Amino acid sequence: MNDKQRTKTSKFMSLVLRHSPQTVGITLDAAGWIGVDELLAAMARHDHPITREQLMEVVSTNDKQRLCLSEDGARIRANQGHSVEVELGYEPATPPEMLYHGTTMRFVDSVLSQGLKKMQRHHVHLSESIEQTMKVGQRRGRPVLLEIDSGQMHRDGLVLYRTPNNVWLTDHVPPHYIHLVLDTAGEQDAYPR
Ligand code: HQG
Repeated sequence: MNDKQRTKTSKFMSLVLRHSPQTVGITLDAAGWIGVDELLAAMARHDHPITREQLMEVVSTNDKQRLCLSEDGARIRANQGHSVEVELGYEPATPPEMLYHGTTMRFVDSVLSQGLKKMQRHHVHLSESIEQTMKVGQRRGRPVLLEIDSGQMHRDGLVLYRTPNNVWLTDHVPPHYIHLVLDTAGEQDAYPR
């Protein structure tokens, strides 16, 4: 597969495994898993035929490691980002002192008054990487970086989970753990309004 085909297939698989398994007529189990054979057959039936090798290639080359195979390689699921009902079964984990969330200016007032909410997803997504965070914020316009006092959240008894691809998940971040970072080292100058 070339880069374009790989990206297209990866997006389609993420769509199926996170949001709409019905697109190819499958049902995920309670933890979001589906058999690889079953997925391949369903994709073939719905005009997206790929080989097992191509599926493996998409899983291993995905820039954010969105997809994951079971230990025996027989099943596949998305690591996070679902809108369909799933129980991913991650264990609560101890976060670093600081995590980041990327959003955009028009959401900031609401975020600082209501906290970070999970919106259409199952969790609020936080990151250890400022670079990744800026990319997330940039999807919606000029990105804004929020620093999250994740260490204090943890000490206060709020639960955070870490996915295998290093995304931190939580139910809600109350406003007093959120700090707006303005013009960090001029980085935001790179993103015109
Ligand atoms: C915002 C993609 C107003 C929140 C990305 C965000 C990420 C509020 C949007 C991953 C709010 C929800 C997750 C409040 C939160 N008032 N706006 N109280 N609370 N928001 O897409 O974090 O490519 O559900 O700031 O790269 O943007 O899919 O979450 O802007 O890693 O793997 O509401 O999804 O990864 O948007 O993105 P999303 P997100 P994938």
